[in-house]
Amino acid sequence: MADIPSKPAPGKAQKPGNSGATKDGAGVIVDYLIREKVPYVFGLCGHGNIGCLDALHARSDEIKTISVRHESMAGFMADVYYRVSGQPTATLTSCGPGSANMPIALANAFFDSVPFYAITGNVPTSQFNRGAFQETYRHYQADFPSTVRAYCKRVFQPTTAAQLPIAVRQAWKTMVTGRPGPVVLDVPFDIFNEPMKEDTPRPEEWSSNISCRCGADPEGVSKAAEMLLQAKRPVILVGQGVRYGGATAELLKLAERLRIPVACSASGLGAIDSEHPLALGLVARNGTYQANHASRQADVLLALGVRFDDRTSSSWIPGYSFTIPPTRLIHVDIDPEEIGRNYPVALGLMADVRTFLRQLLAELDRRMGKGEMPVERGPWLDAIAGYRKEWDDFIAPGFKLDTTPINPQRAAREIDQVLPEDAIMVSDIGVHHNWLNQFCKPRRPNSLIGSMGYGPMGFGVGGALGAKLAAPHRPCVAVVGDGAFWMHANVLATAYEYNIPVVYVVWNNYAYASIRGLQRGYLDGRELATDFKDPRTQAPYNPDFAVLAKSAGIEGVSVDRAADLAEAVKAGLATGRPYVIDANIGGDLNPGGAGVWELPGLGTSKPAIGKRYIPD
Ligand SMILES: Cc1ncc(C[n+]2csc(CCOP(=O)(O)OP(=O)(O)O)c2C)c(N)n1
Ligand SMILES: [Mg+2]
Repeated sequence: MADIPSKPAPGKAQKPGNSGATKDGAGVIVDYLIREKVPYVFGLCGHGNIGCLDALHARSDEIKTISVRHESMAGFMADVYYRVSGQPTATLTSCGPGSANMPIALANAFFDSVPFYAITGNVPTSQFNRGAFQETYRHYQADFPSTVRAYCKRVFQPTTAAQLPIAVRQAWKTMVTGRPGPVVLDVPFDIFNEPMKEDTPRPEEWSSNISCRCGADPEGVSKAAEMLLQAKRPVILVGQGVRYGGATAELLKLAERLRIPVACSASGLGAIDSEHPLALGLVARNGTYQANHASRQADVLLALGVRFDDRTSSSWIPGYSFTIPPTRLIHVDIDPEEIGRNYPVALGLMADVRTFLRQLLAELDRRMGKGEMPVERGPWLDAIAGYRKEWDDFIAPGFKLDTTPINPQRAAREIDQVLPEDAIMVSDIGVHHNWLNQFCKPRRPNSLIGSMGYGPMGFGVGGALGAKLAAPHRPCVAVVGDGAFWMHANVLATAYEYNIPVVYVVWNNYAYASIRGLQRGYLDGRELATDFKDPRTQAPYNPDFAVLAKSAGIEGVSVDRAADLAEAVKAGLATGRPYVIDANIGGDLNPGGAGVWELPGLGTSKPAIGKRYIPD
């Protein structure tokens, strides 16, 4: 950059932050990250963060820096690293535009309650409000915090040396306590370089000994036990809180002890092994018949760590996903803001889901030890077995189709079935995500990963790299739309440079197909700006993704038959290197389910199976 000297001034290379004895601001930040066991910082350079890069350079044996080709990819990598490992990591971006590429990833993490620590550079404090290069100054000095405030848990902007260590530890604590979420530590240029009098804060004093596993009010636990024991048609609905709250073992115990079927929001899939007899699968607009039809008839619904968003809830239209009331809802969440947001509650309990489940199991032990027994579940479970059969018959033909382009239902199943049980599949956003949610059968809480709150294209493209770094020994496949992959094909360089062996399946339907589907479904087929066509021939157009991969030094293949797709995934995993499969998959179909979705003013879709449930 023109205003930065190309060579450091004499003596600059011996900055205190790098020599170890006395630290500068960046040295404290990096030291703190190491103390919090952060293995990776994902980032992209700029003049605003070279001070911090220098501190990372000094400690590169203890913390690894991964340089990406677009900042949002750094955010998605940090996000999914956490979803797989439970360990938060950090990102590092420069002042101005570098950090302005971060909000999409921050928002995604925020709305899916995923923590990561975003360090953003800013202009020197001495230049605040002077309109220095890349300063956001027109409304307020060094105002990057305003641009991300709505998209993270909190922004910290230390402007003196004394404030820095405090902000460093407070930001971490805010990130991991209560409902987790990303935080931003916005650091002016000079603060990175400022000598620090204080030592680095110690996590044992400020974060690692804080427990947020709060229990529910004991009277509430007793009431929940009573409601569940007396229910004739109970359903447990699980969301992300169960998966990332580490409550899957307790969930299974509860479901089996009371023989209660378990439905999942898309973010909850995998909280219970999909092959378990009590697992109903996805409840949503495109949910399975057994999940939706059981959930909407439930007399008691125990919702654990779920948000009841519109796609899960069939746009809150009663009788498709849920019928609350008359269903009596027990809603448990660490964040009381989610309780009573969309549905009236018979019993709302603010609690950590795992602690609540342990309390509930103890209460059931006590009651059942005294002879109290649940209502006979046979008729309810028999009815559900019937719904399951109807669903299985409904979807069976799709699995047999052997077409080119590949039938999307078949594609989802082929990819899912060829993966070993411990594989991680990261989905991007689009119609492929809906197919995957409907037809994949995750067996572990962190084996099918998608974004449900913010839904940014590129989440899976970048996120898959984070997944693989988090679990190097687990096979990792990214299933991503052709739109999103082309938007973020920059990941090929990162995968190559760091040899991150992710298999990319580019779900190539030559369109922004999910949106084109809406034009077809809600706008009488008036299509504009949703498909990719050669302007001369009108034939479907896209780059050849296999060749694109090869140009980046990565093996790439093209497939257009279902059986070849499974083989290609297997072959890609076997290489132990990054791999790209350009899969020609049909884009004209949408996954029909037992629920609906309303676009207000434009109409409501029709369920593909069953009909609206109207209680007597
Ligand atoms: C960054 C971003 N831009 C736009 C959208 C709106 N959007 C949602 S899905 C979608 C289409 C995605 O196309 P593709 O990646 O090819 O996936 P497909 O739906 O075809 O499976 C778009 C444009 C979005 N979610 N994120
Ligand atoms: Mg597409």
